[in-house]
Amino acid sequence: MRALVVIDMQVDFCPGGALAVPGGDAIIPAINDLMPDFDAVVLTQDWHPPDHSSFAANHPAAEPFSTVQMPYGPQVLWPVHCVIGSPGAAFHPALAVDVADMTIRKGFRPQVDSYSAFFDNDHATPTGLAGYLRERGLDDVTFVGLAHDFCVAWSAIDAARLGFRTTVIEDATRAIDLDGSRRAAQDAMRAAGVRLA
Ligand code: VGL
Ligand code: ZN
Repeated sequence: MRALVVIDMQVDFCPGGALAVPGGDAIIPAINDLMPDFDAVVLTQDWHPPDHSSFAANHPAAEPFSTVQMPYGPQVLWPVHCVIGSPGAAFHPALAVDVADMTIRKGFRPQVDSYSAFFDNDHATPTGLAGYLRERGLDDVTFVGLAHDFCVAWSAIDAARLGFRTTVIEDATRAIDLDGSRRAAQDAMRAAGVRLA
């Protein structure tokens, strides 16, 4: 049984948004077309409180896109984005959200970010997605959405490590590409056993 997991197709990650991924909205028609081919469709939604520790604005004198050490490891500091309940946190209006069976929200704990759809960035606190997929017999998971080199890559690597047959459809993702992060993410996904289609 096959699940399509659509990562963070939200207003703030599309052109004009607070943390826009170049061409982020261009993949929406392809994602909508893929949805009927799967046994289940899951959406993820980046969902941060205003005091979230991943926001540069909450670190005195820190610039957006710089990196700091958190108790759980290095963390890129982002512009304020996807604030709970804000227009930027909404799904892009062109996304076929009605087809989805499930929405997983992530990043709502102030002290830890959550790139992966499965775990917070401490790699320990689960979102519940693995249990949902297993309980429904969804052993084959395909990822699309934003951003290729952060939330899509971290989700796909965790899925492969958790034992799911894992595919990323690269044409239906777009990258932030910070300091070569796109290439590094591709290498890490391949090393983890993710199929790049
Ligand atoms: C993401 C940076 C911060 C993503 C989310 O969806 O890839 N990137 N929050
Ligand atoms: Zn975020």
